[in-house]
Amino acid sequence: LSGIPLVVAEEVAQALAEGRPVVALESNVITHGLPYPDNAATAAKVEGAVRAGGAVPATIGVADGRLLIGMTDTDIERFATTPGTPKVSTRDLPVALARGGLGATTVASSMVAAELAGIAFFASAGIGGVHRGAETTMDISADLIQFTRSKVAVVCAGAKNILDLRLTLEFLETHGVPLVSYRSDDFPAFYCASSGLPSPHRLDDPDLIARVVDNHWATGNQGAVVITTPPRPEDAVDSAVAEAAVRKAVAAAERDGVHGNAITKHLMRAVDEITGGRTSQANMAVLISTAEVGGVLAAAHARHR
Ligand code: PSU
Ligand code: MN
Repeated sequence: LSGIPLVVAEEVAQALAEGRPVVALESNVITHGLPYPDNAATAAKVEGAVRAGGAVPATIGVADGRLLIGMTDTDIERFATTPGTPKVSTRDLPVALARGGLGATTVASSMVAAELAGIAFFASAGIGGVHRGAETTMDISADLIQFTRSKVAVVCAGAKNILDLRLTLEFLETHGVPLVSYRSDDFPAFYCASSGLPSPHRLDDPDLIARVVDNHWATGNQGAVVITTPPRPEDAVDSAVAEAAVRKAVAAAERDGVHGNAITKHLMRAVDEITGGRTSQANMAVLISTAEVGGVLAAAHARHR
């Protein structure tokens, strides 16, 4: 299949062989998104949510020179508890594989792995995007670039609200990445129901979304289709509250000179502290609800094929 050793979990391999739906999941959110034991508990619930939606979960990570396509509970525990596990985006992936040890895959590198394994769907809460101030820092997540390279449908609650969401949408449009919003008119903002920006396309029918995904690939594109689903009303954080916290966190990070690949985790922690833990609770809820929608849409796509 490829020169990279993939360790495909038995259940995932069977599902793929039989054309049943599989949803890939990232591991950076386990190592960098949440503290232990919330991270391990949430990872298990996210896998359960994919199953509830009708698909098989495949949590992705790097371990000992190989790409894990589907994790056991023991693997998840190892990722959740091993301190200093590096964040592995696309640029880091060949290094992490060569070095050995654990590597926590982001949206971008998890998509690389999913495509190698033949998995058509991926789900996470908030994708990376164009950072606030990118006009001077040039900090644009490799997640966006990967959307132009990997044939994977990405189900998410939009992009993280620490980002410049208007510029993120511009980037996706410029690069011809289809963006459709499932049962909502707006581009969501992670744990906020709306970014205040309209989505280019609303689709309410999973079968239509399945056709969109296949149409994009049938017309010769080698990239992703981004599908957004908003947080459930009971999990959503008020936009004004979240935005005030993000502005404070961004100003503090600028003062402290935080930049580069550490900024995402740094800002999310800061926003969580400012909101008294409200946003990490919301983050966990949105990871779970998005994964379930990912399962539903992957199942519709598998039926369509
Ligand atoms: N920190 C978190 N949650 C996350 C991420 C970091 O608390 O989900 C991750 C995701 O894996 C996402 C990545 O793909 O951050 C984007 O980072 P960057 O902007 O450096 O590309
Ligand atoms: Mn960056």
